[in-house]
Amino acid sequence: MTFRDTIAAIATPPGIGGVGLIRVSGPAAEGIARRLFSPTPPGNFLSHHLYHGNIIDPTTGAILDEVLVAFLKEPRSYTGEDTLEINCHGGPLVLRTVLEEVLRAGARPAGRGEFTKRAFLNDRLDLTQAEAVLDIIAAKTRLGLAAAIDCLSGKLSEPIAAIRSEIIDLLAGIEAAIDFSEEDGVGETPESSHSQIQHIIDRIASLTATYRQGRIYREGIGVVIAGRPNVGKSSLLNRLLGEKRAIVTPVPGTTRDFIEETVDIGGIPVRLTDTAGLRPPENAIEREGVDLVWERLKTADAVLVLLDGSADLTADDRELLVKMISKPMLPVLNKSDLPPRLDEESLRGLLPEGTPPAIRISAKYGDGLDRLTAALRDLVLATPAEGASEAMIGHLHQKTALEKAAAGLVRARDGLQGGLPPELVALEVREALDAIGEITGRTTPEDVLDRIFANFCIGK
Ligand SMILES: Nc1nc2c(ncn2[C@@H]2O[C@H](COP(=O)(O)OP(=O)(O)O)[C@@H](O)[C@H]2O)c(=O)[nH]1
Ligand SMILES: [Mg+2]
Repeated sequence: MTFRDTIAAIATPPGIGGVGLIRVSGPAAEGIARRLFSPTPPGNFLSHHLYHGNIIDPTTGAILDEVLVAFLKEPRSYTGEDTLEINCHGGPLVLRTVLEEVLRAGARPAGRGEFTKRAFLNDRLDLTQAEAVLDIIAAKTRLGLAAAIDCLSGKLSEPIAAIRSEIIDLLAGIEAAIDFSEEDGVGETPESSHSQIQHIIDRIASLTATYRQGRIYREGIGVVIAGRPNVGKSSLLNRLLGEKRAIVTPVPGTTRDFIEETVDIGGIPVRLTDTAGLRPPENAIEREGVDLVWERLKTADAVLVLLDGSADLTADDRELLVKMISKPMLPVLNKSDLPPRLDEESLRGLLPEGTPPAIRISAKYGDGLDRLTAALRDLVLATPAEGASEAMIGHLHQKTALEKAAAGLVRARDGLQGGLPPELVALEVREALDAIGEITGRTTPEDVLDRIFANFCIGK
């Protein structure tokens, strides 16, 4: 695809910095450079070289900034188009001034993500890679970043391409049978089609199953710390954060609002919420607080149920444990520095099967924190700590597309078994093929593309 217009934007974030980058892409880029840039010393202006010089106001001859400029001749550039990169001094006014001159010289302001969109439309990246660019920028933890970088280098494109080519093979087999039936009057889909379809369905299913993990790497998870007053919830939040964020006092009912902070736990961004202590409320303010906690617990990805290991289980503890029975839950016994009292046998009897064993910690002194974070990680990911070695999907529209593809293939498989004419089976398979294409961008509807690129910043 070739665009006739040329886009320009400041690619560095607003504010003051050492350097600010103005990026220009499109057919006018070279002309803009020749008009505004004066290299020192004057001479050649070759592609893929970095030149020092000045940006000059062509009408007055005034120097607007001293810069480093690179011109990248298409197709060897991010967008696949002629691209100009002007490294200015990193101040808002100087960048605005140079950008305005670039716009006067024949560019128009770029929209959000428009450079990456052009890269995608010019086949420099497929859609999984374009989205990986966004994920790299937005990454909150090392693991999330590593997953996004893998994706940019094609780790997701590969299995998608493999599934696609298997569907194409399948379709070829079925269409051959259609041709055959037209010639001889008997439609016979090959025996192998059934197992072939099943194999593709299985592959799609295992890729779909990575969504939970991929989303967690990308967006993180919400973990609520819950427990009755004074068990040490705020102390634990502060401990995990490494700073005094929540007020800790021996007075029960100190925390009333939610306190939410994101921490990196074993590479996963975890939004931790400290909550008001759960007990029968003593006044209207406390009632509000407690009601909100129950609401919040419903939407949490996982709940850290904090108990006081130095005290007997209370009715409030039991109520919380019973209500959390269907949630991913980690029981934690705090105050391990004090003599233990809580009867772990009776606790175990209250926990549903599959709940990880309770972990003893001291929020006050920091004991057992490593075991706690490891257990939390295992609870939400259920995978080895090294991170993912397989391709992962992390975006909802990818999951939806895979499910659509699988549904088409299931209908094709059942149709084959039920004696559906091969023409109709082929139709279902085609639908699956289109759904797969939505992930790499081959068949993605325009509105979905627009939505994806609208998440980018200007200049990317
Ligand atoms: N001995 C001991 N005291 C703790 C520990 N964690 C918290 N506390 C104390 O328990 C009281 C209540 O703590 P806080 O974090 O406010 O509990 P919250 O009401 O659940 O948020 C404070 O006096 C804390 O110092 C611990 O591990 N050991
Ligand atoms: Mg508190």
